[in-house]
Amino acid sequence: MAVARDFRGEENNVIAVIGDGAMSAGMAYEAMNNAGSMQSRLIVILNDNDMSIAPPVGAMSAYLSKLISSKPYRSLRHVLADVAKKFPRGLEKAAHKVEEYARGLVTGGTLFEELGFFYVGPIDGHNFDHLLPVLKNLRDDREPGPVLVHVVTKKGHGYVPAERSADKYHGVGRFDVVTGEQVKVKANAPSYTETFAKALIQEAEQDEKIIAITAAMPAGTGLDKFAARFPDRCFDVGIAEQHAVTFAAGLAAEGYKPFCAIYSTFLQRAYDQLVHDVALQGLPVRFAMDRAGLVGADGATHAGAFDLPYLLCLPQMVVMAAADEADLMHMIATCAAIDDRPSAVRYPRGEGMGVDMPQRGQVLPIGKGRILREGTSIAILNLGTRLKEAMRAAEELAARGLSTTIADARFAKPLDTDLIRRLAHEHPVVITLEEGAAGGFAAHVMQFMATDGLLDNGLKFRPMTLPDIYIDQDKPEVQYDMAGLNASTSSPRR
Ligand SMILES: Cc1ncc(C[n+]2csc(CCOP(=O)(O)OP(=O)(O)O)c2C)c(N)n1
Repeated sequence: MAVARDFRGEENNVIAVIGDGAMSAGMAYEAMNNAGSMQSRLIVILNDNDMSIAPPVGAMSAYLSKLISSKPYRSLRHVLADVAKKFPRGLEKAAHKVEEYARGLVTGGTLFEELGFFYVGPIDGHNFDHLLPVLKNLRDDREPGPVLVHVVTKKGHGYVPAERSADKYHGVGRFDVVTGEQVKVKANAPSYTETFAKALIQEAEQDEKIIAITAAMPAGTGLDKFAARFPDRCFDVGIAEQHAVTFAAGLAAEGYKPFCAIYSTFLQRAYDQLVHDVALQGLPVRFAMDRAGLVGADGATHAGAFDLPYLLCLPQMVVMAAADEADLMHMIATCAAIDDRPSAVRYPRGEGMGVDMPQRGQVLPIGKGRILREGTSIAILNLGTRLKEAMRAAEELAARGLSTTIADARFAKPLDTDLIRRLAHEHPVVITLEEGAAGGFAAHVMQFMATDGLLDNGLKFRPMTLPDIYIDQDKPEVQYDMAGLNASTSSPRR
């Protein structure tokens, strides 16, 4: 945006605001490396509240803390003097450049200065008497080059309940403003996240090679529980999914059994690492993809819509989708057992179906689905958590005289080709059902059917996937209605 402004010869300010947690992501350095070598005016405000969602991790976080303690809040006079030095007018410029250089040598310079930024701060971000004059100065000056304003804030500042539990208030649902208590709907079943944590802990108790990795989401993925049980075998790498995946690849190459617990949507940014560093090497990294499918209040950015399309095209990958929480336990056990190639399991946000739970996960036969209901007219081949809706649909169809087979594929890769052949031979209609974008499970089933000749004799095949739109945050049942993935849907948007 700053470069575009320069091309247009305009004078507006371009301001990027970044959190200290987000500073752990590689892209921040890629951008600073680029901006620091340019003379384009850019203002970066580092909002340093010493919190990610969880407490921040890593050397950068430690560095920022050190910076704050070694350079206590600058007085307004000092900060403005710094700013004035950076933005000298006219002929004074050359002299000031020398002075600035000397100053850099004296202070040793911050990392940001070494990268070519002019560093201002740290400033108390809650003291507007200090913050505003600095921002006004930066706004009005027209000197080229990037500036980083290091602003120190407190997460939840001004609202005591949020200050006390900054992690729980990172994102909120409904809460009582007076007491700060968040409204929690009583769970009827363990959540998929809890089930994953429980299953992984059980596996890790049996196998000391199992390692867990999160990218700044210990509570969101359930790995906080794993870390409490096995502190030395759990790694929070910060908001650095790309590194998380290649770090896991290194561990797998050395004979360990890494589980990368990354939300489906966040794994997208580690795709090249997934392809080149894991899949192409045939390394047994396990991916636990929480928040697969629609995510209700978390909205379109957090929806896990694309993991099936982006994983199923990779040779050798094993991809599973849990239809309920018991299956998730089995799938984690299965991932732990798959030692010769990468594997992934997807499961949704929220609570499970309330099914009976096994004591322990059992290793599933690879690439084998299951039949839950036998019929003759229609076959629904389900993948993942719409299974319950498929069962409901079967009831509704039965009431209309159509007998329906319900199969649950469990594996999107490798496909259960025997099961698909059987469904195709024994029914005039086959429907696939998945909570993912087009190009995923249905596409692969269809490709198999076409190449196997199963579509040649008039079989009607209908894929049910997420529609080709981004679905905004809403109640889950409304989202499923929009997607056309409820048993009976009033207005599917396709
Ligand atoms: C790629 C990616 N990974 C993880 C997350 C989840 N996440 C959302 S906000 C957040 C913490 C951000 O911390 P920070 O940048 O310090 O901002 P703050 O909320 O403290 O202002 C995390 C880990 C995400 N949104 N995107």
